[in-house]
Amino acid sequence: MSELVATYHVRDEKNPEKKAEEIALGLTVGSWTSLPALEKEQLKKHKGRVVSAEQISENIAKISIAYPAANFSADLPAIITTVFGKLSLDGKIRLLDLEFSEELKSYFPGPRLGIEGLREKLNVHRRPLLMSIFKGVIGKELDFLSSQLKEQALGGIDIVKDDEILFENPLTPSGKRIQAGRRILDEVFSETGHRTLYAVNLTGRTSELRGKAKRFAEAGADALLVNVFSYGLDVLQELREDDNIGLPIMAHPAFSGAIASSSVYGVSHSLLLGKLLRYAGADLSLFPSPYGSVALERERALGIAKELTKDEPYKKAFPVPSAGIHPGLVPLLISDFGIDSVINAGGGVHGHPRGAAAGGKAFRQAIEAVLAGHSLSSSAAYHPELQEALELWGAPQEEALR
Ligand code: 1AE
Repeated sequence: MSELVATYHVRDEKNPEKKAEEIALGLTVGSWTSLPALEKEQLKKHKGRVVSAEQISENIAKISIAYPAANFSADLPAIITTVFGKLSLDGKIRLLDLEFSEELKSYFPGPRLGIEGLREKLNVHRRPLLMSIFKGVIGKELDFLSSQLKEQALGGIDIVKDDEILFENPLTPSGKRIQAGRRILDEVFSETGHRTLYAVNLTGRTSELRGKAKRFAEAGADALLVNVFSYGLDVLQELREDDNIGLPIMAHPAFSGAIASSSVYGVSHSLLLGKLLRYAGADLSLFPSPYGSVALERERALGIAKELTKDEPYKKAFPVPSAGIHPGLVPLLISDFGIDSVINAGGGVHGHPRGAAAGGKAFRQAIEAVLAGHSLSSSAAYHPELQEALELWGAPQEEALR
């Protein structure tokens, strides 16, 4: 019989074994010992099972429960409601992980392109990708966005994404952004040979999203940015599975902090921003890096990256540690996340003293230096853009940040 195993941390629980039994029964068949033998026989295949229950510190117990696959349909809304529906409201409990059976995994698509597919599309194979974000574009005309885009592409950026807070608006509607973006990026490609992809923010009511995404693909968008946690993971899966859309999907972590940030309640970062995003079809997952402006604990950030890239029957997804990233952090980013990651910066590109093209170049120079085994300061002697970036933002040493 196939099962889904959920692991939780429960705090301040005097009797973890009893709590585990209550969960295993309460979230499946309800009661057991009082049932007549015939009913027990009928319900046996639906009964939850305690896998383990142990006290791991003075006030934390770790509990694992196996839920029979016979109890839920093979979709994330049913799975999440089964393992952490009412239970998420029941005291100091946090969902750490879900172990899907191989059979259950087969119902989920994983990324459409994944790391390898995106690398093929960009023809970039042996370095981290570099991404930047439109900044300060709300209330501005299309010309402003267009010149920002051109600067970023000329700076050697691989992917430019919309800001997640840029919604449909009369000045820069998505259709016009895609049209202008396609023209500019094709021009830069024919002038320089550098290919930059544009990820457009897919926004609006849920019922509109598939139709809009299809129109985006037809109009020449390269990728979709989706605020997955404002919509729900199943919406991501629907978008991923639609072959008429066929675009890679970048998952923004907006709102995920409300679900994952507490160490007492909610869902672990590795499960939410790692495993579940990958299973549902994200090609890239953004999350706060351990050392930027919205820092996430290093172990949590590494836990997300591990889930996105470990062996699974799906393509690997790109980890995108973000927020407050500048060229001085590149050695740390590559040391922690490796080359199969995306270095992503908004302010760290646009805030360069000589603008976004110089900002992009400074990042590319920092990446090249690290991969060649050189220090940033020695490379900066030959690269004025990197030199200026280091003067502005510095280059924190590992020890200072860990
Ligand atoms: C964790 C998401 C980061 C993000 O969306 C964003 O806009 C970052 O901008 P900067 O690099 O901090 O300016």
